[in-house]
Amino acid sequence: MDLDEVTISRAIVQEQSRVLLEYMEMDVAIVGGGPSGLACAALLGERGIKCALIEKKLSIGGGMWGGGMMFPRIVVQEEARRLLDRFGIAYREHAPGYYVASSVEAVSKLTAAACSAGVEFFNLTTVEDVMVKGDGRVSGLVINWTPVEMAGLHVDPFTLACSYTIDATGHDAVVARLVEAKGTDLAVKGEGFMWAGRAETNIIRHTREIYPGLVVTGMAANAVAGENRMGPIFGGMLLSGEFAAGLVAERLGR
Ligand code: 48H
Ligand code: FE2
Repeated sequence: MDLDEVTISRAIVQEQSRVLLEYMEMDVAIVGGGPSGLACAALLGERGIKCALIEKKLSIGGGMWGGGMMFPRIVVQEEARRLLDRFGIAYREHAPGYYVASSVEAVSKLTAAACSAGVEFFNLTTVEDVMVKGDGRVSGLVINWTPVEMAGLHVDPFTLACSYTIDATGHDAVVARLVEAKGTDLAVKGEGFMWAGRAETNIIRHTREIYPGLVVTGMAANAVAGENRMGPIFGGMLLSGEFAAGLVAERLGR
């Protein structure tokens, strides 16, 4: 069969335009495609909640791809082992309670779970601002193409509406900092020293609605709270993503 190049181009433009229009209003927008955002998205999607994951980079996976110092392995502790099982991620027990898995497999399986759960992905898309109107809630995201941001071009953005936003942007806690920068009473303390045990224990407590309509998860939750960092152990990221999904589902009555 000969192939029509214009049909190929038209298929992509038409399909992605349809998806973008469909997601101009959604239940939950997850900002950041690292482990916490992916776990959260997959578990929200499994509950039939309409959600999209917005990732500024070309590839999904955030800091999980790199494992520990570019060794593509991650460690997950006992408390989160059931989530490795849930997502079908293989692991080996290195020492009692310390499980080691391939970071490539972990990212791939989490991403596949989110895709299977009906989550839409908008990659190469940067969240540059949020929408807050009269009710004082974060009710939408201001987005632009990452290459536009990188080139410093003056191109105005689009806005997507959502009932809840999840800040899963990792160390930088980007969405929280955007809200803080507007002179609100939200204060982002910044992450503390390396202390894995404490960081991993406290992350669930920090996974919460930090501003009306805005929930923070993963490393961003610890960064907002001034909590410690943990290095390449990822159980807390998965548990925090799961907790954020449960919290938002409950608020949505689902
Ligand atoms: C769209 C954005 C924007 C934006 C950033 O860093 P991540 O992997 O985040 P977590 O919290 O799921 O996982 C943290 C983990 O990877 C880690 O770094 C750990 C455990 N560190 C411990 C330590 O001691 O160092 O992913 C965040 C994602 C990235 O993919 C960014 O590209 C993306 O968010 N992102 N997406 N719009 N404005 N800002
Ligand atoms: Fe990190």
